[in-house]
Amino acid sequence: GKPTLAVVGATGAVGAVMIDLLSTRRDVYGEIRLVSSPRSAGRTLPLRGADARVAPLAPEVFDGVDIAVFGVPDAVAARWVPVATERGAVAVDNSGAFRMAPDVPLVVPEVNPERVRRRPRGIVASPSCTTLSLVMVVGALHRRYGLRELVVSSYQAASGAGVEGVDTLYEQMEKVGGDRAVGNRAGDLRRAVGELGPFPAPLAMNVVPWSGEVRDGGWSSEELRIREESRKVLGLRDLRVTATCVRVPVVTAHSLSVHAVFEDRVDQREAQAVLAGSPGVVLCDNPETQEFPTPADVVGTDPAWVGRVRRSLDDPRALDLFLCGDNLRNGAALNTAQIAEMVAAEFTR
Ligand code: 2RA
Repeated sequence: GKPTLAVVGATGAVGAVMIDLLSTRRDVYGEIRLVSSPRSAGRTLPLRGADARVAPLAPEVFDGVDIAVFGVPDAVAARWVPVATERGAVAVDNSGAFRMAPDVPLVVPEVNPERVRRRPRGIVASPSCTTLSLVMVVGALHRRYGLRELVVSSYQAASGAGVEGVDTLYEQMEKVGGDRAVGNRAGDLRRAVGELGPFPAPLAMNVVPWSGEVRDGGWSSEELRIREESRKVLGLRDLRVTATCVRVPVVTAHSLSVHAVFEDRVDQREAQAVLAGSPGVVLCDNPETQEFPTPADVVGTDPAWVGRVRRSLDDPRALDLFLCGDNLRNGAALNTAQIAEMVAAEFTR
């Protein structure tokens, strides 16, 4: 029969999009249980046209569950994913807790769908939002030209830092949005915005070259994630990857500028055609008419959007491009939902 699904982290930023997807995509599940931390449990959320009550996270909520999707912080996933799998569920985890474990597949259905079935621990991981939109786009080009190296800069939205990130950005914008006394002297903005929330500097009217935790050599955990996760999803152990992660005052939808070096010579028109024909990718690329993806235009949509595709002026084997993807949807909930649907298909065959 149809599998029972648990959505853990139902009240979080990714959870909200997951519930929307579950109500609008093809319905492949029997019972669906919404689960959250005891702090936000008890709420009712609209699910598949009815009201569903959110249960507090406890071992018993996984009894009888076939598939459990997790949209929770790393520490919560590290503790609770094994509880779900011990009770017989297949876990699809969107956190960073298991992504790099050698016995956990890291899956993007458009790139490496075959990996879903090889899951010795009963866990399938979904990449970080920044990596996801990136590999969907460069994965398509890799199949044609053979990827060698990536140099990327991210422009990450506030919602990557969860509900707290979104609240912080709105609160800061309310404080300084119309204030013409702010923006011309160093330190003014910092004094005016109030709470910094999860960000190390004011985010409203600013850009912040940081996302994640500090690691050796001055790298951020997010930058290292892009490198490790892209290598794993693309199956390119030695791929050269350099990332600089930057937070920008956008509510939702991450962007990346990408310099990609290939084995073969590239052609701009052909690369555009490859991207236009790739599942889950939309080419939006016409400088003459000022058409390119922006976060404001792609938020709330499913695909990864790519534009500004150019052949490098100094390297006939390199392409430069710009891409955007809704970090909660394209970068998280949709990928998790697609993986869960692949697992669900095993039950209903
Ligand atoms: C961020 N990529 O945007 C992270 C969330 N996983 O902060």
